[in-house]
Amino acid sequence: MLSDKTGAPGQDTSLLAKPKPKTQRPPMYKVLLLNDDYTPMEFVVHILERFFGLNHAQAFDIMLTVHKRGLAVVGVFSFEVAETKVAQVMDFARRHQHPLQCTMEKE
Ligand code: TYC
Repeated sequence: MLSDKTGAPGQDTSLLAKPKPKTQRPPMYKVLLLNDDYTPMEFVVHILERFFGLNHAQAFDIMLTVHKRGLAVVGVFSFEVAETKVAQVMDFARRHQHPLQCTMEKE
């Protein structure tokens, strides 16, 4: 094709490579729970059930992983959801006077 229907010169783009439409997925964020020596195990299990929708066995498993390895990924979320979970955990721990730390990190 040498020209388009408008007949306008220099407007024929039919042979040009189409730029790939890059659909950017939003970045996701890992929510991490950190170990400490003072927060009771049952309190951590409760937090994992309450704020992350885990069943008791899953929550206990993750709590033990944090206890043994120092930290664990609790879940991966959009920025806003991750931010909310971190704030909920930190607020709940602070209100119960436990030093539990929860952070987020870009995946
Ligand atoms: N290490 C704590 C204890 O022995 C338990 C614990 C687990 C604390 C996970 C924090 O994120 C944590 N009581």
